[in-house]
Amino acid sequence: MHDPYPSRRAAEPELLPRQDPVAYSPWRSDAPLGKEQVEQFDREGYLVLHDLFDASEVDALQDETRLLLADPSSLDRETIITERGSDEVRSIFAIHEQSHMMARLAADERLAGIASFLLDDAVYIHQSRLNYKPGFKGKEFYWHSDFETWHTEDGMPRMRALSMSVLLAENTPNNGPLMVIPGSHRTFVTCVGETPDDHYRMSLKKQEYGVPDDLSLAVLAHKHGIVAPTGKPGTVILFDCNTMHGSNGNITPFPRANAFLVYNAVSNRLQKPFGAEKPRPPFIAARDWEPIGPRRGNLRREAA
Ligand SMILES: O=C(O)CCC(=O)C(=O)O
Repeated sequence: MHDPYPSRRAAEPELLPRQDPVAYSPWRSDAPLGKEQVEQFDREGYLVLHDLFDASEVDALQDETRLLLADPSSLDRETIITERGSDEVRSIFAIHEQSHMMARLAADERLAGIASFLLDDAVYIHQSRLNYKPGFKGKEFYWHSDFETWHTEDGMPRMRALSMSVLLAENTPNNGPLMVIPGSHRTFVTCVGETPDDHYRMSLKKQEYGVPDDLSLAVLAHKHGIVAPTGKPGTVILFDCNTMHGSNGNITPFPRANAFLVYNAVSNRLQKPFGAEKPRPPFIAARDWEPIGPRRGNLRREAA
């Protein structure tokens, strides 16, 4: 079968044109986003949504984040990823399976409804995680396209997925906010280097395979520029699965915490990995495509 997005196979990287739509639904008057927002997502591959949640909901999400971080013993150990060289929590995976509040957040109409509209399908959670970047110790996430990994290592067939990063602490220009290359989602950068066995065990701390080469990154960054959206807790940064993104380490005393929810179209559910022997475990790449949400109402009340 022809693979339109081959990666980690050839000796040299290539820049290939995207073969899939970005916003799958045309805008309509009852859409959960404005026409300009849909156009921006389509054109730039990302969108920032402000004030989706009220203050009590943001408080509840922050309380839950503190609980998750304060008592990791209640969590499945495998889902906790620590920073290189320290015991600081870097990420907690499968948060929607380990916390009622995060499950409710993932199903919320304000997120799942938008994802379902943009992907024009029922959606399920392919991956969820809390990315915590502790003050002083939080390390970078190097540049990557999520789709490259999800296709190669998980078996996601097409570009019909998107991520929502829900800011749970203020993201400032200084504490390692997400950076994106707007417009990069229209180019698939193939990566070089065969995937090692159980690659995820190291890549979740520091990714070295499935990252683009310097020249391809420079080409994209010179062509499109780089933006680093910031915002107060509750802000949501939504981005396409092939948008090139990353973030710097946090050498400030101000922790940065974001919930990261990945919605995949049910019709785009996983197959066999396109470039690895064994798929990654379900806590990183779900193989249960039960559609999620959309649930209405106040997050705090509903999750109680
Ligand atoms: O949290 C960040 O800054 C980036 C996270 C990221 O790229 C990822 O989880 O794939």
